[in-house]
Amino acid sequence: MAKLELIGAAQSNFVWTCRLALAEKGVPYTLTSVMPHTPEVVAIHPFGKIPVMRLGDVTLAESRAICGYIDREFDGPALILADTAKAAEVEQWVSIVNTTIDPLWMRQYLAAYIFPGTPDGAPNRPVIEAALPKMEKQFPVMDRAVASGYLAGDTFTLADMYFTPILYYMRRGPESAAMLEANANLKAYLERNLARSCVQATVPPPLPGKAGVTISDGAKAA
Ligand SMILES: N[C@@H](CCC(=O)N[C@@H](CS)C(=O)NCC(=O)O)C(=O)O
Repeated sequence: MAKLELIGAAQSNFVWTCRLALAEKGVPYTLTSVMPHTPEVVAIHPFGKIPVMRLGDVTLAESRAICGYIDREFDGPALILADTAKAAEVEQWVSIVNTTIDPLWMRQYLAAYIFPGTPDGAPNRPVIEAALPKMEKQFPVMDRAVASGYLAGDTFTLADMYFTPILYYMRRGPESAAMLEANANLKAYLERNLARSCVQATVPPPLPGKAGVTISDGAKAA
């Protein structure tokens, strides 16, 4: 059987989610670490986003579709719980992370440090300041959501595979690192998940950071 190829830069939290799924299932794969909109990506994703994957004749875009394929196609622990209500709970948290958490915490807040778009490369303070009050409200909500140990059920599911990379990157921003410190369940959840072998095996190289940009390097300690 052909080997699965996952395509997309390892630093992408969505690529990391797919790698967690592959690692949990024990699926051998090669990672082609390329940026969005490169030819390998555009050939598969209609809007050039990463990750995409290829296995023989099967090509797929979108992390949720890729993870669903991995879960159904390969043996190993279920990424989505079998029980109907529990499966829906996993999907509920996947959706919340992808539609509420990622756009604000990653695309708006962290991107304003990493890809600030300012003339001198300094953090984009207006964008950061606009994100912070909303993040201050969301962190305690997510703190309560992981109080039992996992986002859904009592095992590490696809929902945790989406949330853990984002939480890991929150150690990079000074304000988000402080929010993480202030929310004990989230902090413990991240530490527990970072100790998992699938996470340790897939920690990506550091995100880019321009000289002079004030970003905590806590993530590098993981
Ligand atoms: N819904 C997509 C989101 C993927 C995504 O936004 N990937 C980012 C990198 S983390 C990307 O490709 N950005 C380039 C763009 O939006 O054009 C998925 O789950 O795969």
